[in-house]
Amino acid sequence: MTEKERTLAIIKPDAVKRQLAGTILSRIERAGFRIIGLKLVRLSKERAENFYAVHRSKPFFASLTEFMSSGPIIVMALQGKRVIDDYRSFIGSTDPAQAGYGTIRRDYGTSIERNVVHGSDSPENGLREVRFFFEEHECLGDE
Ligand code: IDP
Ligand code: MG
Repeated sequence: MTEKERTLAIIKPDAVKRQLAGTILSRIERAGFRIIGLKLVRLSKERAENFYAVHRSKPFFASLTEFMSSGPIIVMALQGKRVIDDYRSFIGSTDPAQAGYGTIRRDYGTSIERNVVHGSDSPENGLREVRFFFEEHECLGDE
């Protein structure tokens, strides 16, 4: 258990609205990621601001938090040995235009803001972000 990481994956409002959730979930499964928690939620503006608090001083903060609270999102906890880096490679760079071919953001993203998915950027943030959305009893154990 100790060396296993957790990442928070989000299917953002743009993707849910465009009915890409099933396709993206299917690609996550096919890529072999282990989903240990999953739910559909809608963030208030305030909760989106809390989630993205590290970006509070950025010029895109208001627009980002407006976007992230504009409709339902699907949040997932993924668990695995190198899941932080593996999942970030799978989704691609923040800007879809710069993301590698065959990545989720390259295939479906429409702008640097509307880049369809989120992934945590470090093991510490992975644990913190999973806890932001999930109680421990809402996640699968090691079975
Ligand atoms: P990441 O999601 O790849 O980790 P971050 O730099 O943490 O990228 O930014 C968080 C989110 O903020 C991005 O996924 C994207 O939706 C949005 N974002 C990042 N940079 C910009 C920008 O320059 N303009 C508009 N939105 C941005
Ligand atoms: Mg980030």
